[in-house]
Amino acid sequence: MSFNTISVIGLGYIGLPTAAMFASKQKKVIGVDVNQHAVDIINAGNIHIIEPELDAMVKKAVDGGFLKATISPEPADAFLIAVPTPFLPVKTENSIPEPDLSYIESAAKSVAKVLKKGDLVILESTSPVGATEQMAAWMAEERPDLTFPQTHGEGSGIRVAHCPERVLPGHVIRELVENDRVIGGMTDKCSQASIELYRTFVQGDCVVTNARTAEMAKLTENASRDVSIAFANELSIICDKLDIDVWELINLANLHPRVDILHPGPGVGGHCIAVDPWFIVSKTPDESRLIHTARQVNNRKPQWVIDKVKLAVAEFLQVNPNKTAKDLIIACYGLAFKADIDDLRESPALAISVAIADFHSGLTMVIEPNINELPSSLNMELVTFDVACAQADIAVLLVDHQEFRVSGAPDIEIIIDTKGIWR
Ligand code: SAJ
Repeated sequence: MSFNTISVIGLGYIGLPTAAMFASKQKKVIGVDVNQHAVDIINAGNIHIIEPELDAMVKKAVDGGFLKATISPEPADAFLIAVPTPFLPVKTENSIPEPDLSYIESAAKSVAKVLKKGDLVILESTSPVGATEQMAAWMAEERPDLTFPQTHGEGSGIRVAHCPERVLPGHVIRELVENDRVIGGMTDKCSQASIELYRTFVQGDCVVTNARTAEMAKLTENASRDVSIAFANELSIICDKLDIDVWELINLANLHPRVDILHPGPGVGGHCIAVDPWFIVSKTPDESRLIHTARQVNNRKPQWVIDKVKLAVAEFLQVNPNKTAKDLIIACYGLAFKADIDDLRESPALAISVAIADFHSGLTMVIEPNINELPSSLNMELVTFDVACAQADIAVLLVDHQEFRVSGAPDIEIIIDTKGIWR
């Protein structure tokens, strides 16, 4: 089986690098996205997202005629679907979020229109268990003239698989090539076809399983990390109460050859670890008690940090009775969702800074070395490290950026260090 033309549906953080990777191997790639603006940017040889090395790759691919973007699918030999799988809005704060598969549904139905016998369709989006079968059912509904694995098994004309992406933002280009790949075909032939496709650029192992296990494998990886971080975050709250330095404690416990505790922080952010466990919890709420609790522990950590800052303000005013809250400057160090990136989406550091600026009547400064300006909606002042150190009364360390590690703790009386780098 040969894949001469490959189509990638959804040109975001995963789809665009994947499309560029196939194009770099001289495959003809058709990228599809509903966002006309993104399509225009890509066709001009530029990119609309931030990822190291991707800009040069896309430029080369477009200039060489290997990659083009469009808003509706065209015939191809393989289709990779990398569209968002968000959650529906929750009814109350305590309700379990339910996944919204509408992007997969519309991608599947639009791809179905151009399918021909022998084509391969791979779902790459992180999805709840059963989504690949559902996607195949949507395509079959649209194309009764074709045969699909759920009804025709190995004899089906269309091959369908789930091969989840597992790359780390900021290292996508390297990890796409080097990471092992989970290949979850709906039949063995579907898996074999998928391996052949990924072998175009994947150097890691391609490990075969079925679609449901592949879906669960991806969710398990991120839920496992979430549970481990929740353990560290819970420890940090316990230690604070017991007057124990949690960082020293974790270092000591990790000396044990079979203990490896992760790092506490201000909460868990990003679009994966803080999200994917809900796919498991929403499907099996009664069975997912630990995973659910871990989500709650991590979700509540930002509020715990905000309460700490409120307490620090009250203490400061008690010690300095001649001052009011209006005179007091709070500096928040870091806004990104993790160290050494500029991504503010789903960032606990951002949520905490916004909450501080909301309750605090004085000035709230933020220091974020990876961005040049703040989103206009934020009622805060972006300042340099030196300005904050010279003027602030309370320092709140929220992200362990390299710059903050190197600079060391500022000479400020009250420091709330959520990452333990200024102890
Ligand atoms: N965090 C902690 N303590 C830690 C480690 C992380 O508080 O010890 C926090 C970070 O500060 C951040 C959040 O967790 O707010 C998530 O960061 P991360 O580096 O753990 O993960 P992501 O979201 O950038 O990428 C993850 C990766 N998954 C795993 O490591 C299992 C990546 O390989 C996946 O491809 C990605 O999710 C994804 O797309 O699902």
